[in-house]
Amino acid sequence: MSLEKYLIEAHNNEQLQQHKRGFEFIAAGVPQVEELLQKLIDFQVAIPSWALGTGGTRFGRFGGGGEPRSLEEKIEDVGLLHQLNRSSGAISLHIPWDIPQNYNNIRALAAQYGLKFDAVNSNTFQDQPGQLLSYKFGSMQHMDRTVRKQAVDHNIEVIRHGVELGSESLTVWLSDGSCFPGQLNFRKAFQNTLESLQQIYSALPPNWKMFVEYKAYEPNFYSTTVGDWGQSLLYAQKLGAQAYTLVDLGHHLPNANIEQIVSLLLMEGKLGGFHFNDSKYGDDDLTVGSMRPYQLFLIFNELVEGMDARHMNHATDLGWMIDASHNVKDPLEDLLQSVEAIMIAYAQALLVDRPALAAAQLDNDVAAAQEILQHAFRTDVRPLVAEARMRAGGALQPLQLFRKEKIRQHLVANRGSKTVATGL
Ligand code: RM4
Ligand code: MN
Ligand code: MN
Repeated sequence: MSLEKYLIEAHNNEQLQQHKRGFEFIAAGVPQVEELLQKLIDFQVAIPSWALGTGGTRFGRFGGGGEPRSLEEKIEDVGLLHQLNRSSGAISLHIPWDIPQNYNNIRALAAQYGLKFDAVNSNTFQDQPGQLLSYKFGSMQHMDRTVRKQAVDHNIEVIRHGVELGSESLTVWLSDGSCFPGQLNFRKAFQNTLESLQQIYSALPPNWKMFVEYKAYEPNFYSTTVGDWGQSLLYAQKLGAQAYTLVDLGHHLPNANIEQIVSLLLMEGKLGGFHFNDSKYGDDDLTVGSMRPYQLFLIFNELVEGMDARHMNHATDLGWMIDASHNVKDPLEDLLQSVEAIMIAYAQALLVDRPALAAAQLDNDVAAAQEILQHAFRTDVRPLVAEARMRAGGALQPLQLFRKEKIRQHLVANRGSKTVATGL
């Protein structure tokens, strides 16, 4: 389904007066507000195909109905999100969950919704039906060269799908590691993985990037072969200029200073992409900004500062994606909330008075530095984000409109209440 344009306009007209009051109040205090709004309009966050269905845990899964049954319906869902917020203009596919049957049709469908294809993701963390060799003891790290080759070939096939769709990056997340001390020789595991990644790297088209995603633990519980940003950076450095580290916010040990990691990776020109989510305990994959909005703001503060220092384009020079799962919420509502949280943190980071912060740092004026950051964080930027969204053709209140138009009920009516999307 697709939302008629007039519905968005009618919704905006209804909200306009109230919105204007809020917007004019905040805009009056923001220097170069037009520039800031343009940055918000340009900023797009990709939606992963696997976040459109209900997620689960190993204990169970409680589906909500109307989930997309095919790649076409996943594109339709992201298209709907993008119509509502104009900030979700890309979809990220996971192979083999989303193997396109007909490239032309899929490309045309995405274009119809104004969507691009973001990074393609490979999957060597599960065994697929009919797969010759098992990944039980790893894929690219595996002691058996034929298993490694199977994993490499799969990644090269993923690149091929991506090329057909117009993607320009490959994300490799490996669950490789070990569950018990002694199970693995760390050096051999590293070297096998490096060699495998090198083979994939040499199959990359010249305009492509390769993102090496790290994760501290799970499904392996003793060691992970790409376990932290240091290990990911080692691989990326050894691979070459097209390889980068990818930061997933849920993939750190508790209390890690992610903003510092981001800052240094950017300094080294090795930060490639981002997976947004939020968590309280581990890789919880909760709605972005639902637990630690100040941390999210601090991360964006470093991103904006670091990208500006390197004269990077905020919207296009890094890969921005949500990587979340929804156990109890409607996935589309959750994704609308996540994108909104990202836009809010980005807008707040754009508000930070950088010269004043640099001066406070020079003077070792710790209290002033904190005031400057918290002033930006405590500013209610929602009217700025809404204004940018409206100017781009989206809804002032996407979630409200989603509910008013009973979009989920329509999807359930069209697709059924027992549908299950591919994914985790
Ligand atoms: C992993 C990781 C990857 C994602 C899979 C589904 O934990 O975050 O990015 O592709 O989950
Ligand atoms: Mn991820
Ligand atoms: Mn994850």
